[in-house]
Amino acid sequence: MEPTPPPAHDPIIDAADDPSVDELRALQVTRLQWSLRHAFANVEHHRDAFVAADVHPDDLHDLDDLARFPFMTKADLRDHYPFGLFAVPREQVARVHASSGTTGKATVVGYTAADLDIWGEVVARSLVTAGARPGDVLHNAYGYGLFTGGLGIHIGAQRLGCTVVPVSGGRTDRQIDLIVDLEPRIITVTPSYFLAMLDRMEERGMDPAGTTLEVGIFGAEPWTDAMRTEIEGRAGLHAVDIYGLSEVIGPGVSQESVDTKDGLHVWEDHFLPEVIDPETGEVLDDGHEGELVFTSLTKQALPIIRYRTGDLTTLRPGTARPAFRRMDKVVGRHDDMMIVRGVNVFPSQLEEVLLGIAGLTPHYRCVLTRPDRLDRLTVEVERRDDTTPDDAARLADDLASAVKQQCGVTVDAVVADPGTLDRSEGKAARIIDHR
Ligand code: DLL
Repeated sequence: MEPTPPPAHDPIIDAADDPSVDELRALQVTRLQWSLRHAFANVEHHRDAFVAADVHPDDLHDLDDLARFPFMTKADLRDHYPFGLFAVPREQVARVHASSGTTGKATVVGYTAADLDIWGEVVARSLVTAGARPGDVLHNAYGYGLFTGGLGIHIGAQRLGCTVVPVSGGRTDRQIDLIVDLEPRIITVTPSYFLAMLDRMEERGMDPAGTTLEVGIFGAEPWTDAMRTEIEGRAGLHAVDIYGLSEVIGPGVSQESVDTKDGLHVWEDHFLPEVIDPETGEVLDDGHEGELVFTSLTKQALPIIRYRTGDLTTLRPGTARPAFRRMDKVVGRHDDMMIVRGVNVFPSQLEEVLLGIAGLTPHYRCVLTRPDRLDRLTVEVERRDDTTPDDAARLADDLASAVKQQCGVTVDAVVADPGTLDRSEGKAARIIDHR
């Protein structure tokens, strides 16, 4: 038996359309019941997993009951590659995307026409929250293709009524020429690639703060408040965070408001968040840091039930869009936690520290080695143009002692000449593991 499609809904784009918290909770229960039934009726994996956990969709009466249902992980997607978790006949799948992932085989995700419509809605809502308006020129430098960044932003920007410039990633000089010529107000790009654009503008003798850009919507990788200060200072724009993942939909799962810049509002009318203890799986109360887990509430093609993202964050009450809870900026992925002689550290913590040292650029990478069976972390950074090679040793000392003091971990610091570390054109690879 195929469950009925989710009921038609009024789209929510502007804050004026937002429900009250009570309305939202009621909507979430109805949609969650639908989504669990949909997954159970149409995906063998979910049916088997529910039976094994001794739960049935009819057992869900309120949101707390979700804790009885089993988790899903990336491994489930890999094991059912490519279409094994789809809940609709393949003919109803209008689009697929794929993520190569840093480890292992690709995973494929899919969308019905109705799913694409909702994706456009949540991305349009994100763009508005970020400060975009209908009629804006939007320069979209997220990669187009199997990655969800380019086409995901595109569909939402079109829905909002922006003039989209679909540049995709790469060819930095052309990016800059287009920014100069087409005068965009908004740019969407990974923060690491935007830094590479800023460097190139400066090399060409331009002042990056002199462009028409007013808002940068940065995501697809972790970045810190210290990086926000660096980018806003150099580029003279508002830098806000956008989050998402292909398994849930792509960009547009949560968005930071340009007015408050205080974490990302989760669009929980479509994606129900939980934060769990990554070791025990226990659901944590809001305000506690743990692993973010999502359940889709309206997705047809690829329903996800309690999907473990691996991303670490904290849920908090809404502010700019009060009905929707916020998540803190993602600290990092659980897999990106480096354990150096017993001390846990994320690249984002090192980023905070190195951006506090005048004389260093924001480009960095973390290299892990294991000489003499002891883990060693080398932080590779770059000195700024206004320093000399003689400053390198002092800067390395400053960085190593600041990291020791602020993160409690002993690192080697290597300070390279300006412009010598690889620049990313998409997601930056922060960790190089040679162990
Ligand atoms: O990166 C979707 C996206 C595109 C988001 C453009 C924002 C902008 P995936 O390639 O599936 O999808 O990678 C998802 O990237 O689980 C996080 O680990 C990380 N990630 C995404 N956005 C952020 C962010 C897209 N704002 C994975 N902060 C996620 C930190 C992020 N990490």
